[in-house]
Amino acid sequence: MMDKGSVDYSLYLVTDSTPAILGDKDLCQVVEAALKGGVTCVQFRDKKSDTGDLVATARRLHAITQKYGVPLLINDRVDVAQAVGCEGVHIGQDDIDLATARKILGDRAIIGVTASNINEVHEAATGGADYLGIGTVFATPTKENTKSIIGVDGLQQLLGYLRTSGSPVKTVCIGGINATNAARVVWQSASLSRALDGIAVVSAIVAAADPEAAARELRRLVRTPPPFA
Ligand code: TZP
Ligand code: MG
Repeated sequence: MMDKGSVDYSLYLVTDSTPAILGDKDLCQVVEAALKGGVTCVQFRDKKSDTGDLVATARRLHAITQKYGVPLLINDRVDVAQAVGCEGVHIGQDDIDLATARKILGDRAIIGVTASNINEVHEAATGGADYLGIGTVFATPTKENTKSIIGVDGLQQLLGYLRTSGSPVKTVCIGGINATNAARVVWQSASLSRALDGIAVVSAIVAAADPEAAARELRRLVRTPPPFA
């Protein structure tokens, strides 16, 4: 088991297996390419497959992420994470509750929670989440029906709340983050409210013609301070 205290959230890949995003590429090949490019954390997100297929694909992905020393988290499904023995889960507001997930998976598991408003941030941060996925920052075709587009201002507000409350919870932002806005979002947060620990992306890597190059560029952008810093 990986020590979750040392996890790097700076470039967090969320997978998508739908043809609109993955195209005709192979998911495992995309994930391995992204890891070569510098992805530091992987979430397997697949809303369509049945449990058997989810476990089979997650096992293949885990064999790959382990080679790179990067955690694999499963979207929504504590049972799949348990079956695979991977590093943890990511849960939304409509999924299993945080306390129950923690009870099942134990303290060494990584549990991330989606949060879009102060109440959700507060509950997850005080309830023992390891990190928050804050968003949806920008409207995105990847996830339709997102209940809340919070924008950069909303993101800053939630990060500001965490700074004031002194919470140690890690944070990544999600929703429409790509190579044209990543640096601005990351460095604005660092100067205005509280530094993000990373960015989470789906299409910016999974839909890219060259996922390795896309990951490498995003990694460079989140690491390089702007000229005014
Ligand atoms: N949660 C909030 S937005 C989103 C998820 C899973 C999808 C983000 O996809 P993209 O392609 O990075 O905008
Ligand atoms: Mg969910």
